[in-house]
Amino acid sequence: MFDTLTNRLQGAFQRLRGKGRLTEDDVKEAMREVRRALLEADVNLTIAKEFTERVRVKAVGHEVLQSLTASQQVIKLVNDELVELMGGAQEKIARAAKPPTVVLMVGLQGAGKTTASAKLARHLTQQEHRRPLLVAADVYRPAAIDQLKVLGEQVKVPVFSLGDQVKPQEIVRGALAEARRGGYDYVLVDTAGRLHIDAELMGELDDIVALAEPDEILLVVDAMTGQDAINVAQSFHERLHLTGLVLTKLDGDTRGGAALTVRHVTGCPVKFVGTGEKTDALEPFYPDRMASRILGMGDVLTLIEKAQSAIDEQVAKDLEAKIRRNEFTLEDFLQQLRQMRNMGPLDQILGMIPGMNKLKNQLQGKALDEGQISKVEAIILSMTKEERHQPELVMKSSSRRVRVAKGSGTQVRDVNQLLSRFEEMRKLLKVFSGPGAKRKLRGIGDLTGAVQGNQGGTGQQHVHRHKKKR
Ligand SMILES: Nc1nc2c(ncn2[C@@H]2O[C@H](COP(=O)(O)OP(=O)(O)OP(=O)(O)O)[C@@H](O)[C@H]2O)c(=O)[nH]1
Ligand SMILES: [Mg+2]
Repeated sequence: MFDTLTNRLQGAFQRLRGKGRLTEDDVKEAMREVRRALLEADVNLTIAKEFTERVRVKAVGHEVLQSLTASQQVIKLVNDELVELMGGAQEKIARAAKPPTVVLMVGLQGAGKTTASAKLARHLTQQEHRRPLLVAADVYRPAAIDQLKVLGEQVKVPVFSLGDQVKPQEIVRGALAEARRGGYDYVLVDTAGRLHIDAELMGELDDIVALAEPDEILLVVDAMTGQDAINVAQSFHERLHLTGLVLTKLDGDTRGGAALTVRHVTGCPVKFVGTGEKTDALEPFYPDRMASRILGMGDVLTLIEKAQSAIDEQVAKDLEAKIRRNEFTLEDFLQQLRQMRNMGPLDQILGMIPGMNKLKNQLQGKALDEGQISKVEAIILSMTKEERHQPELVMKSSSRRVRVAKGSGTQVRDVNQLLSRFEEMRKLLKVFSGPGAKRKLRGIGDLTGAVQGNQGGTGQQHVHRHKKKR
């Protein structure tokens, strides 16, 4: 869904990611990219401009730029703005106080009304445990009634039909009586495709609206038609006072513009989206979920929230200063580990970061677990304060190493491994006080390596290498 848009947006953020703090120019540049991505996705120019301007102002005005997670916060701002653009909260399908709830499905020919009617019937049955009745009110297109009957059978919802020799108004009247008699709580009326300028057919809808007083008038629009979909929605809304939209064919190579802006332009909420030809391919429209899908962020927002709650901003700042001065100690290391523990299993955290799946696979089974952290914790706590600040002391003295191993209930080689890993990491951190996502990544890798416990291999090699150097 919206692959091109997603790729473009990710590209815009990629450059920010490599940086620690951001300048106003960085943000401006990123917003130019975002704007281009939106335009390419068929979002109209005014909306795209206003959108990026809002994000820019927020980013510059909230001390975002100076924070340690500036790039992530900019992404979050874009996300929030997307959610807002798409209408904020999810809008549910109406439910009449006195059943049946009447839903009228309208739209252009071939938009997906009949399919959407059946999908909605299925949704109501399976997700909301309702009893819908489908109504075949398209008497114009040959085989329209049969099509609905076939779909009705698939979703196990009865279809009310009076054939194609009866006026749609009469069919709807009959269906309402049937629904009351049969105790149905939804009546879903599938109408024929029509243009909003077709006076006769629009008059027919007026009649149906007058007699059935529908609780929902849902316009079914084909998202693949981009800006046209928005124009159609606007015209139908002016003519009929729609209560909601169903955007279909989002699974195709739609550019996304319609989904992003139709709500903003028409003021009419998108209630469902169709994502395939099968009857189960209907989803309630959640602006927030759609936004993170568009950003291709997986669960990155959940991640940011987790990180924000787990990592104390001040602690992070202090730490950064220490790294810059090369004063990072085992105590700081321990604190880091504890913070990571607060965030949950490492491989799970990495899984939430886009593009990190590869690294995640490398770490499979190596996740920080409680036991491993506890072990490192025990080793560090068995050292004196002096030793924690100058790990070289332990490194150089085998009697100290034996003492620490004994004190922590571990093996001497565990102590060795931790120390050599820590040393590696410290070197790395020195480099990482400059920018560079890759280096940071290696940092994470080494962090886990440090708590590998007895798994041996690489840790030992590092020790040897150190010895040779000495
Ligand atoms: N890929 C995809 N195809 C869809 C979707 N919704 C509908 N279609 C297809 O679009 C075509 C038209 O769907 P219909 O439900 O018959 O459309 P309609 O609005 O009822 O058409 P008319 O009654 O002729 O006006 C069919 O081939 C559907 O399978 C969707 O969400 N994704
Ligand atoms: Mg149809």
